[in-house]
Amino acid sequence: MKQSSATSTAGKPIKCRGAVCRGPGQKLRIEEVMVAAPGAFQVRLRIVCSSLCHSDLTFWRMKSLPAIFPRILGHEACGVVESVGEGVEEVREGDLVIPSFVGHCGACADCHSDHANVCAIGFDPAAGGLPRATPSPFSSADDGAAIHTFLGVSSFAQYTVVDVSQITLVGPAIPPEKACLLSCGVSTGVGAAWKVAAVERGSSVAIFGLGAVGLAVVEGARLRGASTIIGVDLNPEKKDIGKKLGLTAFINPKEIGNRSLSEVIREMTHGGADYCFECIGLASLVTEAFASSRKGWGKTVVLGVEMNGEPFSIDSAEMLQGRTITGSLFGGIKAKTDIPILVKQYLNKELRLDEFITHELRFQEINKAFDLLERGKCIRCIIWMDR
Ligand code: CXF
Repeated sequence: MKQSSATSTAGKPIKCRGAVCRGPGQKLRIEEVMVAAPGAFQVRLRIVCSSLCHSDLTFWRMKSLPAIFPRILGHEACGVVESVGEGVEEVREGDLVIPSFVGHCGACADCHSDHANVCAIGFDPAAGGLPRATPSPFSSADDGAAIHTFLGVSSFAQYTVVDVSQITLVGPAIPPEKACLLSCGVSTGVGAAWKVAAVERGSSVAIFGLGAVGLAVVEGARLRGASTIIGVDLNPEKKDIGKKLGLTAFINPKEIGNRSLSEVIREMTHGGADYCFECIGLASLVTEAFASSRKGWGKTVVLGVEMNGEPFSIDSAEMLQGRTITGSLFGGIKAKTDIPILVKQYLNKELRLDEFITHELRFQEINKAFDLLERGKCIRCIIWMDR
């Protein structure tokens, strides 16, 4: 059924500013772009704010497939529905929503299963358009040339078009910059502790890498009642923020001499941590995390995308002792049902989000955010699209 739209822009292309990445590692250029009207099952959003996540950096630097250029990056954001396409019933103009790179169509086998969260439509990092085989809604206002999308979201533009399966209603009570964090990084970390590991009260947890995802695992482990939460990071500045969120111990691998991390963690936890989380994306660290887990029931969750495409190796003798290893995308979060729970926890002052925001910038300063994140100087930098 066709929906009638109240906005004057509904049904027409919108000209706005977008930060276009024209080649690997090149500074983003703020350009005038055209954003097509939403098609069937699509929603056009006015992005209120966006933040920068490590995967944006990874795809920004990437020289070969799944990299494609020109592209509008960005996938952690909060926006207001500007208009909706045919068949969209679940949100309407004016709703405060967040996009997510993992969708939730509610109809496929994965959405029906309690064991999976990666919906069958969508999620292809190499796709330059939208799921349901729709081409990119972006084109250059200059010459009409197509500009590719990123993870079906592309939030580094004032307007974007997203499949409705990748939209979650969050508003209006939560401030947009806080909701924005739930769109990727914080949900991934909290979800890993909650949905993937199901960390238990009184358990011990070791987290390798204290970027936003690792720190969100700290927050998730604290919420689940873990009593020992050990954080590992080469950057000493991560200690204070980690402790604020609930770390009970911090290890800087540069300060343990020639002992291995697993040796130190096994000693600290009297045999190994109940739950280990790899949040960097380094094969050697996955092996160390696994070796740090307790025999009998230790579980290792891999959250990082291996930065050099290396496979990791696991000692079968350690595995036969009952240790398990698993991976997860988006922390096992099913966006439409789990994110509203996280929003409620934030509003009830249980889940903390404010601590993750270390910087705020205007849209035209977006390249500064890349620089800050690359240098490990920020946890999350909020980019306000209309400032
Ligand atoms: C990533 C995971 C792997 C592909 C792209 C997105 N997660 C979040 O940023």
